[in-house]
Formats: sequence, C-alpha cells, structure tokens
Amino acid sequence: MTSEQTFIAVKPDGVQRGLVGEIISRFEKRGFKLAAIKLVTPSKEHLEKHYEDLSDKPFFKGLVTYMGSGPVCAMVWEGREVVKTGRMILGATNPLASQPGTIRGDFAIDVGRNVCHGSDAVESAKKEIDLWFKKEEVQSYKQAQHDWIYE
Ligand code: YYY
Ligand code: MG
Repeated sequence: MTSEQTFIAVKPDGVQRGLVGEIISRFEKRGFKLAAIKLVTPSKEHLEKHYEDLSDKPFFKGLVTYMGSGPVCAMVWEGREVVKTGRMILGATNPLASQPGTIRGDFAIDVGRNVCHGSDAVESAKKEIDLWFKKEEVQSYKQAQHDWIYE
C-alpha cells in the first residue's frame, strides 16, 4: 500500500475550545493512523518559517500572533492519500465556505479563527513534519485494524 503522511494541527482556538478530541476522533474514525502528537506553543520564528509562503499577505502578522498565542496540538497522520483527504476533513480555508460535516464547517465562522491546519501537498507535508517534529518523535508501527481498513 502506498501510504503518505500529513501535518495536522489544532490551532490555539481549537485547543482552548476543547476541540482536540473531536478532531483526533474524526481522523481516527476515518481509519488514519496517528504517527506523532504533541502540545507546543510555537515561537514567532517557528511560525514565520511554517507560514513563509504567506509572508507578503496582509494577514500574515495577525496569523503569526494568533498561532503563537497558546498551545497548538501538532500531529502527524498517516494513510492512503491522507494529505488530500485530510484537507477535505478540515474543510475550506474560509469556514463560511466549508461544508457542514467538515471540521471548519461544523466549528468555525471566521477565517482568522479556523481551528485547524493541514498540509496542502505531499511536499509541504514533508517540510512541515520536519519543522515541527524530530525524527524520533514520529512513530512507525502497524495499525492493528490495518487489514480491516485496506483491502
Ligand atoms: O491552508 P489553509 O490553512 O487552508 O489556508 P492558507 O491559504 O494556507 O492560509 C493559512 C491561514 O491563514 C488560514 O488557515 C487562515 C489564515 N488566513 C487569513 O487569516 N485570512 C485569509 N484571507 C486567508 C488565510
Ligand atoms: Mg495552507
């Protein structure tokens, strides 16, 4: 099976609003495998790197302040096409454009408080996982239910 990894984070608003369990649960129930998880309050430098592609956007400064304002639940999820599917589970960037049934579509209103982050491509996922996690923090194991999820 070709498997890939994605970086998913519950942003400070999601942590404060008690949505960590809900978000983990949606990825678990779908069948994806949790490979890494930690709670961290990221530094300004760290966030500037994480969002470097957006550095010229008018919302960049506010985004970095918001993301550094409290603990973030950083995770690595693994499975078939998890990068694209993870984005579908999160919903559109603007919560008002997100379908009900997605995390943002169920729990958010404002684009600047959209509860969660997910990598947008396999390459950016690799870069983000390397930025947020040390090699030894990412676990490799066989999911007990693997053969019930994949044919
Ligand atoms: O990948 P995703 O999080 O869905 O959107 P990005 O375009 O990468 O923007 C990152 C982050 O920036 C977004 O989750 C909220 C914030 N943001 C904003 O505050 N205002 C915008 N107009 C666009 C994005
Ligand atoms: Mg993005």
